[in-house]
Amino acid sequence: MEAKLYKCIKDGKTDYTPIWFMRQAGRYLPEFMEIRKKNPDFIKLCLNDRLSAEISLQPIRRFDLDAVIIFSDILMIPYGLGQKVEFKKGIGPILGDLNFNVILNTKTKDFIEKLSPIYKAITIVKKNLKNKNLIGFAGAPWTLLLYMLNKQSPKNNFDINKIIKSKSLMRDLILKLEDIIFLHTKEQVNAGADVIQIFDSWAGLLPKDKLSEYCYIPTSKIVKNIKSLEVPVICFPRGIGDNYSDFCSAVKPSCISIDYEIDPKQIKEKLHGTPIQGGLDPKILLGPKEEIKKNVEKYLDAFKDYPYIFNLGHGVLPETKPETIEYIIQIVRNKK
Ligand code: 1CP
Repeated sequence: MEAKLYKCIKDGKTDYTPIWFMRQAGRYLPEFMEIRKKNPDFIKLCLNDRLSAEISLQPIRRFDLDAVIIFSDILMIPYGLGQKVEFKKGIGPILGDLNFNVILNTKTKDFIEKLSPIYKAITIVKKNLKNKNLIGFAGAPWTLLLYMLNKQSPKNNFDINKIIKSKSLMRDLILKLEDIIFLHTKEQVNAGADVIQIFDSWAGLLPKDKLSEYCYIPTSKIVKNIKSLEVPVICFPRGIGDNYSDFCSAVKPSCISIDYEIDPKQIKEKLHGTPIQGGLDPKILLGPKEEIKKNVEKYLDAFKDYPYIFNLGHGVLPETKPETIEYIIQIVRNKK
């Protein structure tokens, strides 16, 4: 039997609302925090197949979710390409200097070998799943390029003119990223992932006249390749506002994940049937129950007769209580 999230995307089903949460693995569950405390090196934790599989499975031990996302990070790609990546407490990711020769000359075989524990973790998770989808993921070229060049979160320090210095170098890096992102997602599919999500978390930092070159075109090539494996692709170009429909026309994702600035009723009219995921502001989950219910229902009502996967408009915040996740699942399961 095909799992229901996959069916919603593939067949455009509207009679059931699958549910999962971005960043459901890690971050807010006490059982994750316990593992994390004993494993201070985050990269090493992502490369521990047994523990990564365990963390991925933690949410479904507690909750009735339709999918598992593999515990990993989008920055495992720069790491696999030979750039130093560290996660500092209270600061976030810090990347080392970028050596273009090392990156552009990384061999496929070496990259796969370096990241092989991630694929192994997927095979372990897959063995433990029944009637649920297993989501593999990668960062989009633009978001990865941004971290690789900025060497830290663009949240703290970002100037697009410093990022886009040499056009020809950008082109080479983007082409390399297109290849390696596809390779990384293909390995995840071979290991057992049956849906792929592409996170373009910082697409919203691109000015409109650069969206096509840095976001739509590179992402569309990756999406086309993943679709050729018969695997649906969910895209999340966070923060692009009015450009969501242009994104869908150019990239043709199997499903589009919307952020919380998007009006659900309006977007539905513009997307002509492309399945939609997400939308709810993660900050709502920190507030009173009545507000949560009202807002969850806003999305359920807006997408009543439309293929829709319930999710948030960005990742679960670390302060979120596990009971709140349970409460939302109940509302979604009980909807008429
Ligand atoms: O210190 C810690 O405990 C590490 C916290 C943490 C965790 C649990 C990081 C560091 N990454 C992750 C896991 C992770 N990252 C997953 C696991 C599966 C899941 O639960 O969904 C996923 C899908 C990601 C993806 C990711 N990493 C994104 C895209 C999604 C998004 O939130 O926008 C991004 C931008 C990253 C980079 C990253 N990794 C970690 C942090 C703190 C960040 C963000 C840094 C920033 O704000 O710029």
